[in-house]
Amino acid sequence: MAYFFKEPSRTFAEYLLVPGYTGPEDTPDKVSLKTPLVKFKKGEEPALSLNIPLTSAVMQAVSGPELAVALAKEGGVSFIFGSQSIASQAAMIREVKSTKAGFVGSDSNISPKATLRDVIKLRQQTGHSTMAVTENGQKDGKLVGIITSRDFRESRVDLDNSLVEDYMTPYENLVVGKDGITLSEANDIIWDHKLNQLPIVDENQQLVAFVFRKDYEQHKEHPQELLDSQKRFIVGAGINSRDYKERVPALLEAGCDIFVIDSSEGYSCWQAETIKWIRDNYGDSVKIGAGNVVDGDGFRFLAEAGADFVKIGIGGGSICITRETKGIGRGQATATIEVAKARDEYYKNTGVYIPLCSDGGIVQDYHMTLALAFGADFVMLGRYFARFKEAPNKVVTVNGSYMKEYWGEGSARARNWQRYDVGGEGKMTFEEGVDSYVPYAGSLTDNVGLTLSKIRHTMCNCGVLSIAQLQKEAKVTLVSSVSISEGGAHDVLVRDNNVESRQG
Ligand code: MZP
Repeated sequence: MAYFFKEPSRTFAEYLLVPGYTGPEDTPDKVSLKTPLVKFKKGEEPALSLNIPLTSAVMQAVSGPELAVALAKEGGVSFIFGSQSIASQAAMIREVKSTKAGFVGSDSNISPKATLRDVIKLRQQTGHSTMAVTENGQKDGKLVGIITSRDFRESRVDLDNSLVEDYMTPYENLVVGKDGITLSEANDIIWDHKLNQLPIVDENQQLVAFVFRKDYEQHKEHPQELLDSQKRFIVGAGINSRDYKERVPALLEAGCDIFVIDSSEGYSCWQAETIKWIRDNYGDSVKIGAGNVVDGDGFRFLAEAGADFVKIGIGGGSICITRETKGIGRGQATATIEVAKARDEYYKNTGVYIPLCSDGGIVQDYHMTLALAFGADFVMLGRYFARFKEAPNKVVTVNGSYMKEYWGEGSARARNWQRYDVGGEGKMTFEEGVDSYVPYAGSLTDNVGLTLSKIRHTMCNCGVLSIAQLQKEAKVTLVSSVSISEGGAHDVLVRDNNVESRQG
């Protein structure tokens, strides 16, 4: 007879946290959200940690280089999507790794023979008023000067017949930094010479990057940024269990810090083979997460196979129809609780702590706090990040509202059959995801800041200052369907301020 689990499987929306004692020390500024990203032995430190418990989903609509940099600035990690060619995924990883914190690749470049009209056009396109003048007009050309909007008065010059070279500050009058200097050295030069920006050049006078005075302030505003030993942003990549022998070396070469096997179902011989190949070829130096699983059996299998972290979740993603299509999955809350039980037991027996990632099905910000309380060390989010400016998906208007496109990896649009591969023919047989829109929500920094503030406040209500403490001390209650309606505004007529202000 089939095995029947005793309890129904539940979602995060069915639970609430019950406050613990809040003491004078329990203030949001004292909460640490630092959390392990890879496994470690009792008493040791993990080789990689996150400064905030957020990672972005391995999805075409979510994790591109721009989002990866924005998230790493906040202290989290993106896993660049693997449903693309090895070369283009490696190029994305390279782009993140070459964006040194505080060193910005120049996106406004012009040739000395261009006209001032071209300068104005470029300024309109990029929104930047400082331009590098390079011999070939490209970002990595030989630097011959800088032109800014303060170098000419638009109303007083013949824009079409005036050349950049006659108005720019020429190279010999520029203060420049040599490639290889540290950010703090670059900032010292900026302050000593009262500059707004410092071009960084190599030994051939080729432009490498800019350091801007305003970014110095910004850098101070991102104290949690996640950097490697060379002060480059940390970035991950999704791989599959088909072409890993070619993909992994290419992504490592590009500078990738960590991998995850991106699969809708990870309790499989293919995942064990992939991890084994990595261990045989790179030992423990290359970090790899695996998943997704939803019970203790799946967790133990991947733990024994050597996974550095394990990802939880089948069928809970906002764009996912796996449960409807195949009848496979488990409520995300129950899956997280059960896998965390197995992980804690494994830790007790072996002294090896394997971090858990709760992936998919997060709708409200408080669901993240619940996932952490249930034993996850970090969460992976698709819909949440797809709404932000930095995600690689397009902004469109739908019925007069700004939306962003968001499509599942199992949709016909992504055609990521490797994610759903169970051996056999290498092709997509049926869809397990949908193509959708999510409301455009602006910048990642603003939104993540608000979300983290909520998590910190909730942790203070629970009387805890770290994720490990939350996992040990949280008190959790199930809620009845009736008490769920009590949780929102009820029995009042909510005022619509927009209507009232229109009426004056
Ligand atoms: P969500 O944050 O949008 O709820 O869920 C994102 C997660 O859904 C991803 O990290 C991935 O595990 C899963 N996913 C991605 N594509 C599909 C699909 O097409 C999917 N079915 O389920």
